Amino acid sequence: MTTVDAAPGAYTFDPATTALVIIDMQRDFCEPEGFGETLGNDVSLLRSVIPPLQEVLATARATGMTVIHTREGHVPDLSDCPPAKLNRGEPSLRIGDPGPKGRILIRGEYGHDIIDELKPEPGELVIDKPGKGSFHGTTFGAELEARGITSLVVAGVTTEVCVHTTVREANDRGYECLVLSDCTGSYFPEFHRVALEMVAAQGGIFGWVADSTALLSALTAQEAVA
Ligand code: C5J
Repeated sequence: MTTVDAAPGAYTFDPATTALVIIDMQRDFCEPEGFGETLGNDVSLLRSVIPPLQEVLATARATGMTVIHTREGHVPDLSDCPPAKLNRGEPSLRIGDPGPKGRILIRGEYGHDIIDELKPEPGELVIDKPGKGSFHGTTFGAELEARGITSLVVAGVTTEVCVHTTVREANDRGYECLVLSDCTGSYFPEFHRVALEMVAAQGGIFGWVADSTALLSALTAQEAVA
């Protein structure tokens, strides 16, 4: 077992039954001219998570941990996109509209795919999800069960939306979740801060929070002993 110095207390996990889950590090959210920027957001706030997350990803791969990536998006005919999601707000571009990186949040389009810096390796699972949570409308839960996964180390964007929804869904299903504070990001720094506080509040009502340094030093110490 490996122990990470976390809030609200130590997070103990077995890397063999733990998955690193990287949520929605897609061009549409993280790159200039993607969907996120067309909504008026500053994507540099999300891009700051890339360097620490690259380090965590490299270490997870080197230690043989399961790595799972998710992508938020829809089938081309939008049949899996409820009107409540499609029609909300007054964006300059809606889901499915043609944008500079292809149709916004549509599977198979350039903008929908994961950024080059965190590109999945062959054999790593990529879960396409129509919603904010990773369990809704996907095979994520079945894939975790098939692999005997009981703990999730969660990173990606955005902290208060898809990361939070996934952690809440996972917590209700009995998974022990560690959220990496510097490997998650939001267009709204205040939402990021409060979302992390919410995870660890009340004795860890949704899980645990630590930064990547704490996780990496725990994994490195475990490697040294092994
Ligand atoms: C959003 C996400 N924010 N991946 N998606 O719409 O958090």
